[in-house]
Amino acid sequence: MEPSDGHTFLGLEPIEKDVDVVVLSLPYELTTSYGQGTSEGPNACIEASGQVELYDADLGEDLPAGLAIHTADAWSGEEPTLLHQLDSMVGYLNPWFNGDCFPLTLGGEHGILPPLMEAVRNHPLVHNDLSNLTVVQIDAHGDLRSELDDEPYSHACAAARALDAGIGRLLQVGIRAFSKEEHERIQSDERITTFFAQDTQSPCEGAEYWQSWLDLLESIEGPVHLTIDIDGLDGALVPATGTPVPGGLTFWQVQQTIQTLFGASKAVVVSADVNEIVPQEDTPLTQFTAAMLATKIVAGHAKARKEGRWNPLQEAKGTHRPTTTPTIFRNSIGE
Ligand SMILES: [Mn+2]
Repeated sequence: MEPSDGHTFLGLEPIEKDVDVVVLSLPYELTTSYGQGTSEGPNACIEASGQVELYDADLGEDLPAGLAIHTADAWSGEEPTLLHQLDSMVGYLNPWFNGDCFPLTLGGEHGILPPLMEAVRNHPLVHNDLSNLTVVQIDAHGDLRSELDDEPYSHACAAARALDAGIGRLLQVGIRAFSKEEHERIQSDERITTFFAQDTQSPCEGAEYWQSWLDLLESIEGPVHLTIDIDGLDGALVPATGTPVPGGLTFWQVQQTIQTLFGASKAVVVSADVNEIVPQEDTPLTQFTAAMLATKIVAGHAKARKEGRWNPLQEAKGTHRPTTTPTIFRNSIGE
């Protein structure tokens, strides 16, 4: 199979060796509650990325900026059950989380977060202990439900499952749709810090809240996973996503969040994902917005490398990346 139907991220020449950045695709859709089409999202985003301007003003040069960016074949999950699929995703991700390259994962619904946490667990900076990890979540929804429609691995529970897996901190922004149960968890779980859109987008005090968010990002220490549900952006920018919500973040706020996080002097962003991408039919706005954010993440990583805040922890291993499917999720319920 050709990588992503022949398209490569940013339309770059295919690179297979000594990979610095890998673009992974999880076209996973199982529990999306409202819209449909997230399984086509990663491919649409990669195709749209061919139209993104390669120059990044903050980086000061054109991408790939000397980095070898590899667009990996998409995960194809045809396992019989949800738990098998989650394990299969961990098996697909694992080989790229050794610390020798930077993995950017495109989704797929937000239910990809629990498998991502299992893969990040193996990163050398995380030391098999997720309490070392800070997760920064851009989202309209808290994703903190214990279950949705009896399904604990629903996309609506992604952040709750990450907390259950043992992450040290969860910093959320853009949040504007949440249940009473989620609101109570935000208030009771001291690992969670939530910046509500109602505050950051307020016409009066918004700028003050926004500055506090940026200050918090700058203060992060240690390994970080950045998870961007594109519905964190205002619905007008991503109308095709599963559940577009009005009153969200502006494009520039998300860009600034990425730039500030990658620029934080004591943080190391070890991986990132952009999820809930759905191809828009009448205009490529949704997938193009996702592609611009994905590009900004790569530019942020390139700048962090340039400024000495990211070093590959192991020698690049070439392209041989065997996948084996673990039984983490299946074992979790004793299946
Ligand atoms: Mn989400």
